[in-house]
Order: sequence, then C-alpha cells, then structure tokens
Amino acid sequence: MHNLKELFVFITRIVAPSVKRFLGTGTLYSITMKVQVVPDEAMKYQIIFVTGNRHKVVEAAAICAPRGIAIVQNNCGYPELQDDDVARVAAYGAEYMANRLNCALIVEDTGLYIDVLNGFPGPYAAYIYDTIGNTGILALMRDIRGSDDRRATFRSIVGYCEPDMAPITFEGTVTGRIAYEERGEGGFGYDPIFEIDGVTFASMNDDAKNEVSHRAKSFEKFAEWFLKRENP
Ligand code: ITT
Repeated sequence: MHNLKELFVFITRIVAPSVKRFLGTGTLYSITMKVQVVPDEAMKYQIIFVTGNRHKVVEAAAICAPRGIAIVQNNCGYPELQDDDVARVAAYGAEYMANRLNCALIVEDTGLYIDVLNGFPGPYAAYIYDTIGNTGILALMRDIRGSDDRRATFRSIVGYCEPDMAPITFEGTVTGRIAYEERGEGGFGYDPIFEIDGVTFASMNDDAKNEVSHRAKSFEKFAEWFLKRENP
C-alpha cells in the first residue's frame, strides 16, 4: 500500500465488511476511521460522522481537514426517519445517535429533486438508487414525452447534535441537470447522471466536485459554525 488513502480504501472495502459479517446483521457495531487529509498535528478538533458511505467521508474530510477539523467515521448506522424533508431526517438521526452513543456527532442526509418528476426521488434517493438506479431514472425521464426539462437539485443536510440538546442543521444545495446517459468513472450514487455545465460529477475529480457540490456547502457551513463555537 502506497499511501494512507489506499489504506483507508483497504479498511473500508475489506476489513469493515468482514467485521460486519463476523458480528452479524442486527448487531450495533461501531468502526471508527479517520480520513487523513492533512497531518494530525494540524488537526485541532475532531468530529464523529455517523455514515456508512465512505465517499461522503472523503468529501467531508476535504472540506473540514484544512480547517483543522478531523472527520472520524463511525459506520454503526442510524435509523432513518421516513419523512419528506431531509432536514428532519438528518435532525432526527443526529439526535438519536448523539443520545445513543453519548457524544457530539454529525450525520448527513442527501436528497435529489428532479423538476420534471415533481421532485422525485427527493428524500427517497437512497431507496430509489438501490432499486431502479441511474438507468431507471433515465428511463423514467425518457418516458416523459415532450419535455426536455432536465433540471435537478441535490440537497445535503448536515445534522449536528450533542446528548440532551436540540439538533442543529446546515444545508447545502446545487442545481444542475440530469444527463441523457451515464458518464464518468468517478464518484458514487447519482454522480454519473448529474451534470453541471455539461460535466457529470462522476467525470470530475474530488476537488472539482468539492468546488460546487451540495455536500461541500453544507460542510462549509457546519465547519464555520463549529469553529466559531469552539473559539467564541
Ligand atoms: P448514509 O445514510 O449512511 O450517510 P447513504 O449513501 O445512504 O449514506 P443518503 O441516504 O444521504 O446516504 O444518500 C441518498 C442517496 O443519494 C444514496 O443512494 C447516495 O448514493 C446518493 N447520494 C448522496 N450523495 C450523493 C452525491 O454527492 N452524489 C451522488 N449521489 C449521492
């Protein structure tokens, strides 16, 4: 292994799933990993990010680490409220997990809202991705005759909470278009079909996506608030 990024990928792809299999489904397991973007000495703070999605952790770390905040992933999972507002989903998840793990932490929930589909899949983006995927979304849009409206918005909400406090949320959005076909090898989820100025997120490198993305904006707001609170 040549660098820490490869080590991280090795842990998340090989070690973590094996530990999960060993513990069995239904067990609350907790694996923590730190994404090393800048050296430890430069990190003044750290925050636990409860998510099973390593791509989110890498993107969040690229925003937070240069501000001195290390992101530590905990992929123990959390109950996702069935609600049509991703802000309520993130707030509920953060509050539930802060009280369950008895520490300050964040979660992040993302929705994808496609105009011509009246905001579908919205907060159900994860379920729809897992069931019909990008090809299913493209097929749905092909079936809407007479419309070349491809506008879509990603909405990212970071939920922060501490035990016995009300959760706080930070929002980031980006509006782009749904491409006519999947393009690009990078990214994850809907990245191959979400484009800005003709370039899909999956065709951008991590830095380019972080220049414009919904997640970069929500994490920038979170980091700004967090640092102000630590340094009043
Ligand atoms: P956690 O809930 O464990 O954080 P998740 O992947 O389930 O991870 P979400 O529920 O927030 O995260 O994501 C909803 C769906 O949207 C899911 O299928 C993701 O792959 C997808 N998604 C989230 N952020 C995305 C992004 O930046 N680009 C493309 N797809 C994204």
